[in-house]
Amino acid sequence: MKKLFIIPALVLAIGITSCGNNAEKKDDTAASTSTETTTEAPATETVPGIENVTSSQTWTVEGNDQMQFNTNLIRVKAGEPVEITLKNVGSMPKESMGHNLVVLKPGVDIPTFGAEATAAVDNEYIPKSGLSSIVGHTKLLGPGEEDKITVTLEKGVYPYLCSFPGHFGIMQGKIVAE
Ligand SMILES: [Cu+2]
Repeated sequence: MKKLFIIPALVLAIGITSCGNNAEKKDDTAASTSTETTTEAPATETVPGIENVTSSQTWTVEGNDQMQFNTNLIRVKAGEPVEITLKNVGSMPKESMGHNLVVLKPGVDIPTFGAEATAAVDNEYIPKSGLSSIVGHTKLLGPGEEDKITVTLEKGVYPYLCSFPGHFGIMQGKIVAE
């Protein structure tokens, strides 16, 4: 796991010293949004930026008080178990800034699922009406807590999000299984 954190830090350090102009840095988030087409995404959709992500079967994602995941692209081998740990690294109370990580099946409509989740207050924002859309999910975590899930994915692109009300718009990412 250590390697995973050291390499991005090095790349960042080199980027800053050699370039020195952060304004020119490309915004990957904006780019991925603008390249989305109106057609329904097939399981084999190309995910921008995934070529820069190293494939691994063990991932740790952090959620913070700024309502952000620190990882938005996950790359795994299809057909093999993947361990995903979510850590809530924030300090705000669970009631106002709780986080979970819900892995959805390919093609699930995120706004629809998010709306159902928001209503599922009594079930930690895991909607019973949306269970068939879910591949796996962590518990809802308060500050300093963590939870781990293991999923095995067929080839495809799986959205993941935090289903705490209001979070999924920002707190979402994609798992590419190949
Ligand atoms: Cu959240």
